[in-house]
Amino acid sequence: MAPSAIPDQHYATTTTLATNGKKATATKEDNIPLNPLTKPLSDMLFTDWSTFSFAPIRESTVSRAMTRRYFADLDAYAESDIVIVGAGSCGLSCAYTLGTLRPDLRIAIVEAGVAPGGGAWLGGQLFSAMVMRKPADVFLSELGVPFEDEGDYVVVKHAALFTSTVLSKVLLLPNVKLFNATAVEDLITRKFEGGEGISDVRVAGVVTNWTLVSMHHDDQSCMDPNTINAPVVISTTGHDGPFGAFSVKRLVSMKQIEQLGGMRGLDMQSAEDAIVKNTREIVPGLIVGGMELSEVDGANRMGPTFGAMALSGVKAAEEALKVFDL
Ligand code: 48N
Repeated sequence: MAPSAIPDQHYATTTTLATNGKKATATKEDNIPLNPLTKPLSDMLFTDWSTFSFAPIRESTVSRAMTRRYFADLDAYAESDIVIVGAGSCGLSCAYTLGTLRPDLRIAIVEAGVAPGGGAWLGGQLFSAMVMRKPADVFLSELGVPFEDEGDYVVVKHAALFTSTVLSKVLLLPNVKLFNATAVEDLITRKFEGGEGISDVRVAGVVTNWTLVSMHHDDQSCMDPNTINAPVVISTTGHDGPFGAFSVKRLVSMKQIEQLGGMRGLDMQSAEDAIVKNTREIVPGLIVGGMELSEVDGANRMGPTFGAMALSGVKAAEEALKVFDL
């Protein structure tokens, strides 16, 4: 049965595709599926379905295949160079930038959700398309995410295309490890006299626990956490959600910053510039980016446009690299 023709309006007339960093304008015919199947998979895998069977396995083999790797990663990343807290659009953009620029650094990402990606699986109000204002299109081209060029902004046809692409590229990096379903429930600190203002500590890593455990400390006792030591922590935990703005709220409760400015009303024009420009080290050892920053700075929110998340992640990476380039 021939596949039904995809209606014309599903093809962007001029889709700017990234080809090794150079921009090329594609036409309708270029929107072909990647790696199209050339014949039924069954022809390639086995003779026919009636004689189909998998190779043999024992349950313990599967258990050991998972646990051996997970605990080897926990052992290796117990001492990381950088920990990124939160795998939303900002944290993932940061991880991609760091992991690509500095393959010598060991980077751990700790994400409370089972599914990384934060709020970037959809655009605004659960609509699919994702808007990014220029020059964030340069980051999309770097990732190879196709978009429609609309002049001052670009549109990715589905937000999940951006998030799944940056996530897959981060996961392919050999020096980056994602620990999802894992919450940062505190910060490791060291006495530090040189902090600005009231800060007298430097952040030296994170305290972690399974997220479901973190959410049930009130109904169970003695579920003590694990730790990851790192000289630099980048916190991109967003502005809402059960753990939102985690690190800056913890800095207030530790009396390392006076108070949170609280995210202000929506002002797209000013919000995105402020978030990117002000992505910075809040206390020694802790860099904050993305929408968590709006909570500490009292910056406006920008609503359904994501360029600032991507470029705040890039900036946070460059702030972190200042530490390692010393
Ligand atoms: O997507 P978010 O929430 O955060 P960002 O800053 O990457 O992106 C924000 C963006 O999605 C917006 O909010 C848009 C632009 N809207 C603006 C507006 O005006 O409304 O990702 C944060 C991630 C999530 O995946 C959380 O699960 C995770 O951080 N997280 C944590 N992970 C580990 N430990 C924690 N304590 C923690 N807290 C949050």
